[in-house]
Amino acid sequence: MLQLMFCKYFYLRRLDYDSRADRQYKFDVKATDHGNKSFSGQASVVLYVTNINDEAPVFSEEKEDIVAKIREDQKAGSYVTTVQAVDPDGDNIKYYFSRKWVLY
Ligand SMILES: [Ca+2]
Ligand SMILES: [Ca+2]
Repeated sequence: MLQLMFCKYFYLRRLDYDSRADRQYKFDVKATDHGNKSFSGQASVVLYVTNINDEAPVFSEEKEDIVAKIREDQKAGSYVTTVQAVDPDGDNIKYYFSRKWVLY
């Protein structure tokens, strides 16, 4: 019975760890019997939400392309630019170079 009430309640509201600072949802549950003389009880429920990886890393640059310039005679290993991404889930980020080459 209690489990059914959880489903009913949270079906309308998606649980979201990332947007809630307190990482929890609080609500009250009331149970009523169907006896000759009806009784009811009430409980407060605190639901602690755990994080899942449901957000993609986001680069700090707002543009789609990150543009950098480098002279053609720079030595291999020279600094080019810094790119940084953050992950809303707080996951560690690994950076890779793709094999996509664009010729102008
Ligand atoms: Ca993530
Ligand atoms: Ca998340």
